[in-house]
Amino acid sequence: MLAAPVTLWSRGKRMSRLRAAVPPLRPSARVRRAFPLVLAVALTASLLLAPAAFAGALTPESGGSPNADAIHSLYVITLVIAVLVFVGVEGALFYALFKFRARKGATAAQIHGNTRLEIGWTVGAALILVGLTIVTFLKLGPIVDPPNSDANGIRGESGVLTASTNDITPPNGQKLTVCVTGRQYIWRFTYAVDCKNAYGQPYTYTRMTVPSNTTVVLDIESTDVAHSWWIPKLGGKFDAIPGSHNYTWFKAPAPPPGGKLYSGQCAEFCGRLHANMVAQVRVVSPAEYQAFIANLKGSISQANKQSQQLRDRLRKSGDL
Ligand SMILES: [Cu+2]
Repeated sequence: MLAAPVTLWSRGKRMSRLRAAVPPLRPSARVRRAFPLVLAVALTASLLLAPAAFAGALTPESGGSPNADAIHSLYVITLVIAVLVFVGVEGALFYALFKFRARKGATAAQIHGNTRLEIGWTVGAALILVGLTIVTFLKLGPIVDPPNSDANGIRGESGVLTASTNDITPPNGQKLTVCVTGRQYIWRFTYAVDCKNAYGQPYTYTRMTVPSNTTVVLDIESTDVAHSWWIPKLGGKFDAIPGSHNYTWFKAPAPPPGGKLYSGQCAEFCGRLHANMVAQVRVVSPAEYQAFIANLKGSISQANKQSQQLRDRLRKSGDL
């Protein structure tokens, strides 16, 4: 038997019957009312679950270096003043809104400015800015200029401290330099005295190891695109730019036994795998640092020897 031909009319009739049988999927009034609340909770939860993105909930992270601590205290001073100004201005605004709100029968007074008040808040705002500028300049020194290493840091006679003048240097000229090289998508750390001449010096990837109580100067550059060096607890961000050297420093306090890890991440979107470009700074005692460098040099020279032997063997057999 042949099926009856489906005409436009019969299809339309069938659809309307179907529509009557299945109620439309519209959110109930309760769901619609709860939606903004659910959205707000989801947004708050997503922010709370990403504490690393904050690098400190309200204020920048600190505690790993004097410059990070100075950045933190400058931020707190500015934040407190900003909160006081905000509360004062908004308080006055809401007070005026309620006190002078429209009432039946009341006629609004027509006011054309108040010279004393206007001069007052202009001078007041200027004084706040001048105060903030003075505090900022006072704090800039400890943020930008590296101090001397502590007495229990690495000593000059160990041969790892230098007094090169091509970058930032503590007053006594003694510092430990680490060359930081960013490249898609990994950080390389070369433990060298002169980063422009660092070939053959010991190096590590992703994790830098440094001695505590020692002023460490970082010589930062990139071999491909712009990256940004950032370990929040050790100070501010510093750009890693191809063809250019950027300098910053930190001086970490004595770690607990076994060392202390400070984590960070490239802070400049540098490509597809930017999120994988993490970095760690491991702070150990000066003695442990010496042992680490000696061990690193030993394993690198052993690996070089082995690859030389392999090359010699391949050359002899005619495969190279
Ligand atoms: Cu990056």
